[in-house]
Amino acid sequence: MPSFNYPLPKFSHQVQLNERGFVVLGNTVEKACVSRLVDEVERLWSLEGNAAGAEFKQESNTRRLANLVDKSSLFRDVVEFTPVLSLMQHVLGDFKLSSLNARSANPFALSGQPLHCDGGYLPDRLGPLVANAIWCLDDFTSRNGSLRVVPGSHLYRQLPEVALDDPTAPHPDEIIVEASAGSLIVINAHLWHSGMDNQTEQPRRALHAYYCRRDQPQQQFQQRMLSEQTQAKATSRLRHILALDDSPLPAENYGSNSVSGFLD
Ligand SMILES: O=C(O)CCC(=O)C(=O)O
Repeated sequence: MPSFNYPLPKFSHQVQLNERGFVVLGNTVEKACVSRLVDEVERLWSLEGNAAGAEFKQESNTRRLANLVDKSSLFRDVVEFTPVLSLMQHVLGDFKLSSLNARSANPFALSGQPLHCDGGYLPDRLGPLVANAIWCLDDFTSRNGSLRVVPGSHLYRQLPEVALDDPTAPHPDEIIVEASAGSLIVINAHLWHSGMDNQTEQPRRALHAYYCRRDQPQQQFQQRMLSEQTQAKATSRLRHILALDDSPLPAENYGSNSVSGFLD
């Protein structure tokens, strides 16, 4: 089994992830690539209709897609994007993909979520279990359903639904992350965060490239969810990222297609 090492991320990015629990890589993805990704998610939303997102979960006032690695080579490039892999290695050590999903906050919609940690997980004695790279396919603004985060909350070792009377309410320490299309927002996914209401007439679309520590179950068990054709085409580096040659963990082996948990 080959092992892969990715270049070290910038020191300032490491510090932001360690201390604040997130970092924004502004204008990182080329415009042409963002536009191809937008076309592809829109094509899939049209094709899948009411079933869109059902392999994992559907959410009111949003459109979601799941299991994207199986659906286009463009998405296989997304999960292999080296600047993200470097940051994942920094947060998680040895890691694998947990899932690749899309989420669009509908125009003029109550798409806001409660503050949460992805999967409802707290870190364990070895450290963080999960991290997420949010690919901004549209500008994230203060009004269109951007992401709110509570900086430093990845270190609280408490879930917001336990610590707060009302995790849907504004938090005194929250900030709204604004970023242009083509930016990546990378979070330690134990950070308290949530999508917000979209008060504009345009959708706010994003990809969630969600990774977990290698000893943790994938949210979407790639060995079961990817077609034989997709698996056959994967390079050895991609096979490693998707954990296609690992022995399944008990939760992956006996679970359903997806590990349940609160939001991704
Ligand atoms: O799409 C977003 O801005 C964040 C969504 C989120 O945190 C989730 O669905 O778990």
